[in-house]
Amino acid sequence: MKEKVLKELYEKRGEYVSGEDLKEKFKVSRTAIWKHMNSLKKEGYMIETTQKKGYKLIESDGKLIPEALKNDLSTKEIGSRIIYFDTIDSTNNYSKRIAKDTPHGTIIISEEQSGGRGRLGRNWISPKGEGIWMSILLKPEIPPTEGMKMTQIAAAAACQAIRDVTALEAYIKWPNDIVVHGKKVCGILTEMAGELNQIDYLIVGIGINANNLSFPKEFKDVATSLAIEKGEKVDRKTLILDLLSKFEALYCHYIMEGKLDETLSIIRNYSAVLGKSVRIIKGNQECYAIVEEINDEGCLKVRYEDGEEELLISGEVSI
Ligand code: BT5
Repeated sequence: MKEKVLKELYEKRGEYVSGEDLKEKFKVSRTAIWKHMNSLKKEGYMIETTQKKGYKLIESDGKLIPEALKNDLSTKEIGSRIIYFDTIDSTNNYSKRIAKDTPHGTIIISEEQSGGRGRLGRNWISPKGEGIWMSILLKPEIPPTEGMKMTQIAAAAACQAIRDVTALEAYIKWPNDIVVHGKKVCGILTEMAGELNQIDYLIVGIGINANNLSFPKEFKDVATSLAIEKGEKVDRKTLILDLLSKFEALYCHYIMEGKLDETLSIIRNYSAVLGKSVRIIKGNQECYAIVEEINDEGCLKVRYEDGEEELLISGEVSI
């Protein structure tokens, strides 16, 4: 109900909507409307209230409006349901908790994550209102071995969307980072549950530093945001819409037609590591190699200093 009230205010933004009209439209009491308004105000929406005229949304800038997002989405499956939080531990954790009874294509977005996660138990800092902290819940009929391709599809969609929306020169640092001017603006965490030969569900977590203006000291050299690199704020809604429509196109191309060619072309064209000398971290070990190829499965073919070749399925690569 609160989301519906917000949608109504959003659609008439700049104008007053009377409590009486809302009461009639949603068949609830004026007290209930008043309570929803207070709760929206507490979440940070700026709503002007006058006794005579009613309610007016004065500022939606900086806050995502899930109903407005849904209205403008051009996708068929991805985003058919949107779950939105002001704050949550991690959108990936939440997705796992609800995965069994939640349909394929559901998106979970939060303004803030109190326990955002990277790979291997690492932290992902997710300050309120500054980035896009989002998970996509997928239920494809594919074996677990194909799961890593979802990271590649998400990386391709995110990189292309960042380029198209911001005009920044974003590159993919295989397998799951998007970098601008050598610093990370986006990370992807794909997790799955299932049996040996069939996935139950897959969660693609995408974190994009959209409008962060600063980072904790320990991340300053490795992290940046789109706003810092561009010198102006980025509209998160536009970026989410573009990313989801690109993700759906690449995902369906792969799931329905078995084709990964468009994804491969993006991850090869905008690779930050292809043809470069890189440092590969394997557990406690570090070695140097040249990246020779991203093969048709999205794996990284590298040649070590001693001439030996290896095909990497996942891992940690530094430039
Ligand atoms: C990742 O891990 O890059 C995956 C990040 C996925 C985040 C999304 S947000 C929505 C969803 N819900 C979650 O809980 N997670 C996903 P990894 O490659 O392991 O990189 C983690 C490392 O990046 C950390 O150890 C830090 O060094 C650095 N880092 C942490 N927060 C960062 C940020 N906001 N921007 C750039 N780098 C960051």
